[in-house]
Amino acid sequence: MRILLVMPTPFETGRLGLENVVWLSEPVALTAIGAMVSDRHDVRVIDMRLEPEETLAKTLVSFQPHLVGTTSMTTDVYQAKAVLRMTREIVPSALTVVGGHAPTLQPQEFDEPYIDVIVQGEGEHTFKALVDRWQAQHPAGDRTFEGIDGLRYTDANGARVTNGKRAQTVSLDDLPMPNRRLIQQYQGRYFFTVARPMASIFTSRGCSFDCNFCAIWEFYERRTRFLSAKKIVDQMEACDEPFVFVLDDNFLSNKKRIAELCDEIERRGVKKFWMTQGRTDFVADNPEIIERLSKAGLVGLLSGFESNDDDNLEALRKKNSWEKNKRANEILRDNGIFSTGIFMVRADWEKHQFDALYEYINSLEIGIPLVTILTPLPGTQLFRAYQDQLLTTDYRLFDLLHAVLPTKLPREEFYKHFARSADDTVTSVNKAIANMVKKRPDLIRRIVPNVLWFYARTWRYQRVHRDYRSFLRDEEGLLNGPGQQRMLTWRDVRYPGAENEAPIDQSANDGKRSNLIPLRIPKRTWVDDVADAQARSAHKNDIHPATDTRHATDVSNAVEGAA
Ligand code: B12
Ligand code: SF4
Repeated sequence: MRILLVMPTPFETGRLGLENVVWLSEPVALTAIGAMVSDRHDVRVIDMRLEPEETLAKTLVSFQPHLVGTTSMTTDVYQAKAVLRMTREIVPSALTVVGGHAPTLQPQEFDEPYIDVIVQGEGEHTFKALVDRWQAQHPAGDRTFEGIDGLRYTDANGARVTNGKRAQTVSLDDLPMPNRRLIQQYQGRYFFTVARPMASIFTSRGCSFDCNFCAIWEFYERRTRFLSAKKIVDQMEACDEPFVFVLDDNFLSNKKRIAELCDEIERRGVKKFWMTQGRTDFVADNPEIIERLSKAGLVGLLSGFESNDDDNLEALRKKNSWEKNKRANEILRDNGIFSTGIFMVRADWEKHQFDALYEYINSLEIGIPLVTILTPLPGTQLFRAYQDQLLTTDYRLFDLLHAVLPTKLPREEFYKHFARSADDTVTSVNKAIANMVKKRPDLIRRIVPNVLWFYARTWRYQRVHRDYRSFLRDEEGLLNGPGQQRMLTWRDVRYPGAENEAPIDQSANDGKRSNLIPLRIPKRTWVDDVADAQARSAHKNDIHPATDTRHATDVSNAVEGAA
């Protein structure tokens, strides 16, 4: 069969977006599922972030696929749907399939007549089973897939049904490695800032923490699985690229595995500059491991610093402290590892809070400070708590760069303070670069030629990002969510931790007070309570396990703790 896998474009031209300025990663979801079937089928991948707009239509016409699959994060929902809608128009006989984080955590969003199958959770085995069945059924045009775990489809009566949950692959080593030959036409075009050409690999899945703004631990059901050191180094060796991004959400978690990996890299003499994501508390607590990783080629670490305030960190259930953030950054600097820190501002912030954050970033001397806005992403505990208060339900605005909850400052002013993050933290960046020049001359020599390329590619987007009007323009006409309809203001939103604050004087609320009851739930359990209450009142029959939070929370505690 002919199978076409499509990476959608995440946004319209000119819209703010991470891919334009910071990080364009290989479509690993597609090379991973493609690897399961590419030995027996004619599989093609097109990455629409790197193709002119007409490529999709042209490929559909010329390739005439039997199956078209696409992937989606929350921000990609509309573009992913557009891919499958176009498929239905041009090749009506093709089976249309979507998978990824958004379809797993918000499957109803994809219940469209032109979408045949929604794959939920880890995709490799589900996709293989689906392809096998479709091969047998497509001559008859039978698009029902009873008995294949991990998917949602439309049955013969036209009803959407969700099959059983697919068990996760026990050992990641048993999966074939993503088939990077499927994207060889794009080789050299993926990057992380000036690190280019950059390959992308994963070496683990899941995270054992449970931050309330993140759905990774729910997606992977609180389990973490690891690839063996041998398989990781096999992948690194197989990449021609000098830079490798290890996509794991929390790479720094298992000390034994890290030691084995460093041994293997040394034994096989692999020389790559690689970067990954990991928590600062691990760095702070394990300086000797970081030193070893640095010698094994680790040159960049992306960490969620989130806040300059311990109370905020606690409210996010980050289980970390600003002291550890600070210590971690010193250790990274000492070892010549470039630190990318993600920070979260809140919609109810005022000028002095932005000032304090930027000052904190400068004191840390972070290489790439990514300042984002705390956003309740679908699938997270925050979302379940705040979904009725959202100003917008347009998923393009859930990119952590737009305030989806009411701001305390007038929006224009809020975005002015937000957009000045790049200029106000330039001291931090410059000091971090100076440190790297001293500590890693080998790396600097390798990236200097890329600096010009990087500015040429991103200068117009850098300007967009630095201009507060871009944010206002993006959200124009899109603030029509439940919170906006009820004219909620920032006073109606109770952030976690707010129960300790002085009561709010509601009389000052311009007469716009809604009938929303603010959350008054003990800090320890507040999000679980909301999730549980919603799970009980939500549709009782059609909850997919991955979206049903009950398995992930201690229900009895939550109910007892409810206010
Ligand atoms: C690389 C990456 C990016 C890249 C590109 C994303 C991409 N799609 O390739 C960039 C840097 C652009 C990016 C941006 C963002 N990202 Co990001 N990103 C990742 C990261 C680290 C790796 C993605 C990846 O390749 N994973 C490896 C593959 C193998 O896993 P997978 O994608 O889940 O695919 C498996 C299944 O989902 C399924 N599957 C997936 N697609 C399909 C399709 C079909 C047809 C089938 C059958 C199965 C299937 O099968 C695959 C194999 O098991 C993930 C974290 C993670 N662990 O996945 C976050 C993640 C996807 N990002 C996330 C977020 C929040 C963002 C941002 C909104 C914010 C930010 N600051 O990072 C932005 C938004 C971008 C925008 N346009 O505005 C969230 C998504 C949450 C959500 N609800 O969608 C994640 C999960 C991180 C997290 N901790 O929560 N991201
Ligand atoms: S934010 Fe990081 S540490 Fe927290 S659950 Fe997500 S991946 Fe784990």
